[in-house]
Amino acid sequence: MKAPLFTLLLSGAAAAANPPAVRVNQLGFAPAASKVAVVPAGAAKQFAVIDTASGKAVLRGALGKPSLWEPSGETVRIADFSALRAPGTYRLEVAGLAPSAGFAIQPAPYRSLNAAALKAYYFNRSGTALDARHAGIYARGAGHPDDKVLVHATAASIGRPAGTVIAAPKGWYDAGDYNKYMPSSGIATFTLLAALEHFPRYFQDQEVGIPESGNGIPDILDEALWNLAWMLAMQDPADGGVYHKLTNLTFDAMVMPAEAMAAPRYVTAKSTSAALNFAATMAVASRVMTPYEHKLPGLSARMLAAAEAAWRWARANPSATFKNPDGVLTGEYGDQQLDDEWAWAAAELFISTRQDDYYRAFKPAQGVTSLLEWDKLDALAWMSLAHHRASLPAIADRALIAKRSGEHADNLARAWKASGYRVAMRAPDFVWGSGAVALNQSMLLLQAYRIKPKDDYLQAAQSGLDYVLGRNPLGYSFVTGFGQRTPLHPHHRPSVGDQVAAPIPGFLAGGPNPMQQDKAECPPYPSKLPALAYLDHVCSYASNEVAINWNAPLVYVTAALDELSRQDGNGMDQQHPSLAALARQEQALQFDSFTSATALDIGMQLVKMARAAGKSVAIDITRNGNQLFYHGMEGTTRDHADWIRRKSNLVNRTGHSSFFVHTQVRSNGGDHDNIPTMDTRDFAAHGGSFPLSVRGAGHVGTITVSGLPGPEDHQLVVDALKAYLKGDPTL
Ligand code: G3I
Ligand code: 9MR
Repeated sequence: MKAPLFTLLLSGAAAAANPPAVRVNQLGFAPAASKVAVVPAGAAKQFAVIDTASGKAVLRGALGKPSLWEPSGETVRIADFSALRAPGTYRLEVAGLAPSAGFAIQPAPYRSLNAAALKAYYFNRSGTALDARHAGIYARGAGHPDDKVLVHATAASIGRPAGTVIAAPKGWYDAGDYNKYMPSSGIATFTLLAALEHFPRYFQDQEVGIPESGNGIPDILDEALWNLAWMLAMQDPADGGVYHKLTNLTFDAMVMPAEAMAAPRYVTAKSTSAALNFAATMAVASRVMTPYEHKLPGLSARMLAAAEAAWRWARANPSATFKNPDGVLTGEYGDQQLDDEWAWAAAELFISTRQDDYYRAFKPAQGVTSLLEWDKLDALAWMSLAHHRASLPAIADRALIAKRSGEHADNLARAWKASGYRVAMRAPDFVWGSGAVALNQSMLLLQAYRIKPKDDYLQAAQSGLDYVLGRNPLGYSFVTGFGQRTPLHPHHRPSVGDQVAAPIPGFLAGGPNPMQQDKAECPPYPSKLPALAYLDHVCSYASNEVAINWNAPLVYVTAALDELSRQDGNGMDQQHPSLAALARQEQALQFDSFTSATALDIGMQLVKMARAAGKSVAIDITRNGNQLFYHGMEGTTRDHADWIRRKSNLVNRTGHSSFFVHTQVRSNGGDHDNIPTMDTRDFAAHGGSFPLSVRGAGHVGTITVSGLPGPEDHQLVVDALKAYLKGDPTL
């Protein structure tokens, strides 16, 4: 970006002085989403939504009661236009005020935003040139190959004394600066992997135009692998310890990467937080990689081994908290309180290794802190446990896991409901990187929604994204290039140093931060109020920088909202087929006869389908108490056999598929993990066991799969039976 300094100063000030009166998500909404705008409280009591194509009002409504929003000190009213569902482009009007930005109602409204938010990682790659084919006008030369990095005196070991040269190439630049830090790398990479793990379908065919696109691995995983390669190189193979950061001694000037390579680069001391971040992230990566084993043989196992080695190092070095050594002035990420890092790493290792000791180390009795930031990570542990709860070993307290994610979401939803802006953000949430706080809140709400589909959770999650995309007192969409009024001058060296006026798109700017830690280097902020303390100025690293750990929840939340708003509902962890549809499956998928050979055919059919999908499951087919088929695919354990036992017990007791019972209990508001009449030691109301019914003879046994989330286990059985019976294709 090239612009004289006075233009930058003016634009920052002018933009802050004139926020739009009607504040709304400037991109838009899915047809069924909740849709809210905020207007300053004044004389008007009505609003109208105008179809921009026809110029006609398509919806009129009453504004809500005036309400004070503490973070901005404004009194505002809500315009709720959720009733409008017809796809189109619109604006919102209130008498006496300028109209809102235009926005769209359409299915999957965040697809291109999601792709750009992911592509932002490519633009921040270290050690590679970005060619015009992939980077367009933002093509640039390579920077920081990091193939010759010095071991700093604080990182010296017997095998690697100070000054030893090691290679730690690839990885992403952390933010607006060119250093690479383990704490932010871990959480950023994790969040991308979690998006893929939770919403695989969304990313399956997504191509965002990176060099690896089309290689048979989803782009989001290819991008994560770019950073994982760097992370792996940051582990000392001699002891499993992980260097805290790879850095210059001081920050580079605001120039392009290729112009910033004179300064020597170091790896600094190993730290406990780096080891735990690394362990958690590698444990997740190892399981997300499993389906791509054939593409990158051995990588998944290597990652898990690396995760366990880092964990062992942390156990042996529990108090190696990080402080910037003398002479090192770059980002510190110096967390002193590591309970949450321990919990997160233990939980991820438990999920990936299925070893009970990790669950014990997780200390499930601990509660959840309210904020999710780079130094407060325990919410991630609960999030991952919740996603995997259906297939966790028996030691895991599934009811507690569901409860915790609900408690956290209830707090956020309460704040959301009480807020004048109808957002969960409260004054203390406006810290350095406040936009990411809002999106992390949405991510946790969405996870809770997948466990218990309460509308409030979904609406509050939508509101977090609305906040970031324009429903805020500054009227900014804080993502570069997306929305009517977006940051033009982020503290991002490539965006500053290139010859292009517009900043690189798809980056979330940090957002309002009343601490103003950069005020000595900036023109005055327009306000000290939490939600107004923002400067769209390159000087403002405390309110207008970008960062890899802030973009990640943007990727997660846009994918999740797009997926969860699909009409078929398949984005849900618990898919929501109606009970009627599930009953119809049971009617249609019956046999005229069922022999031992039939069991073998169906069992093999299931194996084939699981293999094709890159999934590892255990399969059981039992008729009249006689096990006719059992196969545990590579990676399954005795634990899967126990799930099969408990799920098929449920089918034999009720005569219905275990997913039917699961859905029935939940649709009555009950907890499927606590059915009063069923001992959870012997009965599991999770999808995956299907009644084996022979016409004329009735229910004679079960066909059961275990290894995936319940709805997917169930679907696999149904698909295999459909394929075998060639029955009603509409099932
Ligand atoms: O720990 C206190 C907490 O007790 C207190 O309640 C809270 C009040 O705001 O402040 C907390 O400390 C803050 C800390 O982050 C933890 O959130 C500090 O005030 C705040 O200055 C600190 O900011 C961090 C900043 O680096 C400076 O260290 C940001 O979170 C962090 O995102 C940012 O990261 C930088 C890297 O260092 C360098 N690369 C760019 C990156 C993004 O700006
Ligand atoms: O550019 C740096 C940014 O990435 C960091 O988040 C920030 C805080 O550590 O520091 C920025 O660098 C500034 C430095 O701290 C003070 N002098 C000016 C630097 C760049 O404007």
